[in-house]
Amino acid sequence: MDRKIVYSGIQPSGALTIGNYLGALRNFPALQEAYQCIYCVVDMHAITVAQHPAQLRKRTLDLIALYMACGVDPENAILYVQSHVPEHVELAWVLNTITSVGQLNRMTQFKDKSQKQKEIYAGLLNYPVLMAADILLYQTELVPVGEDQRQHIELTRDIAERFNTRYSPTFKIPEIMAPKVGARIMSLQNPKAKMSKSDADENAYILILDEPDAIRRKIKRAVTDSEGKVVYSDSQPGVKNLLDIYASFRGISPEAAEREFASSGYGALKEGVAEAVVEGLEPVQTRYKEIREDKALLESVCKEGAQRASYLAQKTLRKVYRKVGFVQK
Ligand code: AQP
Repeated sequence: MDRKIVYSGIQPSGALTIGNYLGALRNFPALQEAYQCIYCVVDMHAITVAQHPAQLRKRTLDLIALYMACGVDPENAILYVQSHVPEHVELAWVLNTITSVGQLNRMTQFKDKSQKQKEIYAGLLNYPVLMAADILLYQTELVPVGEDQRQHIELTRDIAERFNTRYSPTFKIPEIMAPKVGARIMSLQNPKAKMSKSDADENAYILILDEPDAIRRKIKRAVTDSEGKVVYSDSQPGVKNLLDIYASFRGISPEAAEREFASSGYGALKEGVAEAVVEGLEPVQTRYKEIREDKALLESVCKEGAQRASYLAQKTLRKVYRKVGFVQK
């Protein structure tokens, strides 16, 4: 029997943070046996905000290497670069014709990101339509992503249902799969905002590839509060976030993490969190260094991945083109 499809993408819009790791990347390898996993470096999404071309090229290969360092096996999962499979954009165009601008304007990510732009370009508004195309192109059933992507997955479901109703059943309706712990890691400097790789303040995030000293320094500087008690509570968002990070890296519940530090001060909490992060990232960092040096391997993974992805994408796109009334080539 065919395995169900799992699909997820990550933007090469900066070096990846532990938010990207705990919310998404870390959870990918475990799904490979039971599902046909399709993991993508979504470079077309990345250019919805300005990127430096040489840096984008480098970060795209960095990210392929990071997927592999985290345990994604390109012999099993399909690992590829979005711009190598043009069917994504072709389907996105069709989906644009059944997506309301009002709904796109209400997307939280669009509202947040557009505030930071001098001029708002159409690509930023249409980002979720391309994301819907990424997912629907492969008849995806499950999308492992962090909580910040929930609204986009709901939009994807709406678009799929609209297409299926207007034409005839074509797309599977996908579901979000967010981790129980670590689905929303917050900024270390503003624990009310999510940790983001494109944050201007480098103390706000920890990168997967940060050196141990940088990790310790950033956690030491993390914003807490003046309560002085380690309690897992919304009224202490900085402490809550540190407990979430600790619990995710140690594979325990936030409540168990809270118990471990119940009689500690913030200094001891921060030291404990820093050690958990350093230890948790060390094997990934070691594997990454080996893989990243092998450029021929990375190029062949991209090539093979794009071929496998294209084969599946074309099947769906052919169906879609026929249903909307395009004449066959
Ligand atoms: N803070 C977070 N906590 C948990 N999960 C997170 N993700 C992102 N931030 C957190 C998850 O990481 C995956 C890849 O995200 P993306 O690169 O596609 O874009 P994003 O969600 O917009 O991530 P960033 O880091 O905030 O990137 P920029 O700054 O470029 O916009 C997704 O599964 C996401 O849920």
